[in-house]
Amino acid sequence: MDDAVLAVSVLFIVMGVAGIFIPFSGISETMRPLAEFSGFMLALGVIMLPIGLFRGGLPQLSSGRTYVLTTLGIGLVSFVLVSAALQIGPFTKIEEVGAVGPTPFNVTIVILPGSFDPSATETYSPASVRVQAGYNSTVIWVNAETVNVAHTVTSDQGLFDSGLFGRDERWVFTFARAGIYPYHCTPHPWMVGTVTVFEGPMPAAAG
Ligand SMILES: [Cu+2]
Repeated sequence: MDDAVLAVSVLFIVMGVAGIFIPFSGISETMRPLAEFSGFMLALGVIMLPIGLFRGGLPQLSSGRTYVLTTLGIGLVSFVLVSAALQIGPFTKIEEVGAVGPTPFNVTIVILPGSFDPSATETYSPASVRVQAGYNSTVIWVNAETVNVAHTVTSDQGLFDSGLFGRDERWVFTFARAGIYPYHCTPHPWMVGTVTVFEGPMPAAAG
């Protein structure tokens, strides 16, 4: 059965590397939340590998079990790579919620000074905004901290991520699709907000 251990460990290593490589190479952002899981798989595979190698000797390629596991592994890896390349399934591309250019109007959300404090009750201000896709769905987050603290605007669903931006810096994202987009700050998880995007006819200018 050690050849089976070897095959599974190789499978785990390949899946782990793919799961880490795909989100961080920019092919797809939506797999990013799975990166930790992929790291775990990779570590498990690395631990299992010597067990399969040294206790079972060289892998028995004639073994039916190894053949089945190898076929399954190749199939699974192919599925992951093909779906990533085609932007389908779990690999929905980030551009599906984001647009390239800014909209005629925009909305500004201020990250209030002191947001880094876990006891802060107001962080993103306003914490909840409603925008119309293509009209005012360009949202600007401004880091208004008075001390040099960096924040992020990170989608809870893995759809967008500003990365860290410091005091007096801003991050702009244009939403193109209707939906409810909860987000948080990676280093300060008590910082949460929601952007709700509507689609439909452009509203009349605000009076
Ligand atoms: Cu923060």
